[in-house]
Amino acid sequence: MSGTSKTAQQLIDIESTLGAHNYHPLDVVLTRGEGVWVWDVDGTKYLDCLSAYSAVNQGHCHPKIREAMIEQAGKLTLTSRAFRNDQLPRFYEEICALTNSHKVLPMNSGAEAVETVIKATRKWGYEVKGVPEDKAEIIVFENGFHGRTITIVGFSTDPTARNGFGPFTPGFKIVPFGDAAVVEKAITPNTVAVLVEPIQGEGGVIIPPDGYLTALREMCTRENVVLVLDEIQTGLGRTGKLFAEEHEGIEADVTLVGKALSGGYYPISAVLSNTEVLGVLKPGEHGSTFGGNPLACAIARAALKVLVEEGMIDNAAKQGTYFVDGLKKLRVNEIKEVRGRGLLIAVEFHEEAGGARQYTEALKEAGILCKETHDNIVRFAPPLIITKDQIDWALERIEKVLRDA
Ligand code: IF1
Repeated sequence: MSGTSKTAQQLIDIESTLGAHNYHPLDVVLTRGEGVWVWDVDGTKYLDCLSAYSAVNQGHCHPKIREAMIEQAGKLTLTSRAFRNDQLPRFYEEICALTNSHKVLPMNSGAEAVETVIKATRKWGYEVKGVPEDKAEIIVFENGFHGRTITIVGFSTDPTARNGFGPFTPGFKIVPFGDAAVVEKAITPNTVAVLVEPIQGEGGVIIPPDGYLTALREMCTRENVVLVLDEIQTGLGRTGKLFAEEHEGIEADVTLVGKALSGGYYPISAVLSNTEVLGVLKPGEHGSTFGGNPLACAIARAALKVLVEEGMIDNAAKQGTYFVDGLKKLRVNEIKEVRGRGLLIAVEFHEEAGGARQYTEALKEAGILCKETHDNIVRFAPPLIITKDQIDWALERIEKVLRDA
């Protein structure tokens, strides 16, 4: 069911007049998506190299996830958690088996999962670790991104994300990313958790030095601090493993997931934890109207199933390596660095190149949709189902665009 026919510009004008301007999107008005491809209202086809910031890892409108959504939508969509439903326990069973977790707390957005783990680790600190009331400290990192709530932007170092929104929530220590010794020094007897992205996505695909996550794991174990990995963007196959932590063979105490947990069909996130941390939450202490609803759970079950059964994780590893190698071979002087893990890839340009937005605009004209981040970086994060031929198609156009720019 589409609305009355309107041109792209008419739709853009309506959005600009009636919508808050909290985004500066590319002027492309999409109307259909299938796999790695999306189409605009004029019928132009694009390769999606953003995947809705890794929420569409399984590809647009995956048929099996859609089937699960339609079937559940015809049966039961929302009961509230005042009653039980037959999808939530099955979702728990399947995600715990897949991720080796002992307890799950389902929420809706990634930011809600982050807020949940802040509450749970603080309470764990007071009740289990013995931190004095209201003295809990959580170590977070410069250049990190964890969502847009007041508490979360309060520990952001991005002025655009935090300016004008104070006052902020206390209890966070911000340290540089990538240097384990600094974290060691920041830990005090009141530290309850370290909250970190294994790779900083919005930060520009910042991959920490080898051994960094292992060092964090060891010091958190030694100091009785909860290691929380925010895998909302890096998780569910994006870096070529189910979770990015696997590249270092470590296991977080708590892992946050969201985005691709529904394959882009529905907001669902989850806090995956060992029993001790989530076990501190008692009835009535936390929740959300839609958290753990049967429709979300049915969709997430299908999204996880196709992710694993259709080999998307291994494909992300294989095609990611191919995509990075192809980008590294480009002879474009403006490129400062190409970096990536799996299909989480960034091309950083020299300052003098004049900013990354010019490239995302030009790439759009060439049929590739991607997003700039932090002025000089273009992120390439296509759905994990992308093929070698489709990457060749993209590389050919990327090279032409970067050379002509
Ligand atoms: C926007 C950024 C990415 C996330 C990590 C938690 C959340 C996110 C590692 C919160 C969300 C989204 C938010 C979205 C754009 C996108 C984004 F550019 F904002 F920073 F991916 F890098 N942890 N990231 O990446 O999850 O509440 O959004 O479900 O704000 O425009 P959410």
